[in-house]
Amino acid sequence: MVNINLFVVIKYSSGQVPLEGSKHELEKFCEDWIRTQIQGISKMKKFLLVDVDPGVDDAVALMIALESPNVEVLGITCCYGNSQLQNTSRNALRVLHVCNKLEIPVYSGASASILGEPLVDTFYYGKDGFGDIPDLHAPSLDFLQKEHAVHAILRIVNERPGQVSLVAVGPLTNLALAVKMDPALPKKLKNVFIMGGNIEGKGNDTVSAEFNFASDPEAAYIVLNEYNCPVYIASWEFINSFPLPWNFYHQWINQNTEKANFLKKIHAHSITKGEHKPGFVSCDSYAVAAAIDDNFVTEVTSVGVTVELRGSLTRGMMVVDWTDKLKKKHQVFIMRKCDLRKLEALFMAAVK
Ligand SMILES: [Ca+2]
Repeated sequence: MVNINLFVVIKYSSGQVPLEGSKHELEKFCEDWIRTQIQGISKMKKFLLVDVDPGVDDAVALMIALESPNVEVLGITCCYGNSQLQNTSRNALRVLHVCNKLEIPVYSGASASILGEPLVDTFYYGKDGFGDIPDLHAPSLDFLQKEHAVHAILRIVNERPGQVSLVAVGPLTNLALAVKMDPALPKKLKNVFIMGGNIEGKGNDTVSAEFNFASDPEAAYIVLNEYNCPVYIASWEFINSFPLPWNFYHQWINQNTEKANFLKKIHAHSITKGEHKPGFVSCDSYAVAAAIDDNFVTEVTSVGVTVELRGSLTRGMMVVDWTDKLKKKHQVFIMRKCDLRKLEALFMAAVK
């Protein structure tokens, strides 16, 4: 009732309050107005900086961000990962091209892990990361910004302190280098959303490590131990617990729009590899969905985490300190449950 009284004062002063009508009608009018204001606040524009290693699933994640009406993608920073840096950078441009958004700046970053170990040679999405489909219309690498990705991260965050969400869905090398150049960077971020790591020691690249973390364990270690802002993690086990139904995948990919046809082409190489699974999982989408929609993730666990660097079988594995042995001051939010209907809606909007 306090809120309603406040409303009456505000609306009366602006001459908009309906002075006639029953008490019930007036209260309903008030409640509707307050609800509208709250929805307006929750729909305020989000500023995203997206670090990627495209990668077919990176393409889906990027398109979700690019086509979300309340999101402004301030820039796309690229890292080696699903392919060499030149390919991942070109693939980011290819996504912007199909979305008709080549005005968004793309920055090339790290071409190798911090220790310079060879690229993890899975090439799940093909040698070029996009299913090795010829693309005669691929934008020239001349579209890439001259500024290095790490410099761009620092500059863009400094331009909007406290407002930028950093979404990282590749090896974490760029993020690690950025925090080494400016240890105060995390305090200037709104939050960070990571696709990577594992919470049950189930590996997809090695016996116990997830691809992004295994690609650069030192970088993952630096990020988990030095980014002391709110950090949300979509682990390998989490995303695989929430696949999208195959009938939804086929409906989505067969929309026959330009964007859907592009995604259908680049999925052709890899989609059959996952057909034995209970549903379709596009890894990086979960992190970007969490960054875009505050209600997508419905349950998180706050816990300390780090990364194993020396284990002969566990190097690159995310270590979750379930029993608080490490007494870490900073804890991350591990995603546990999500609303798949919201993810489906984001997927559909991405290919319109
Ligand atoms: Ca990725």
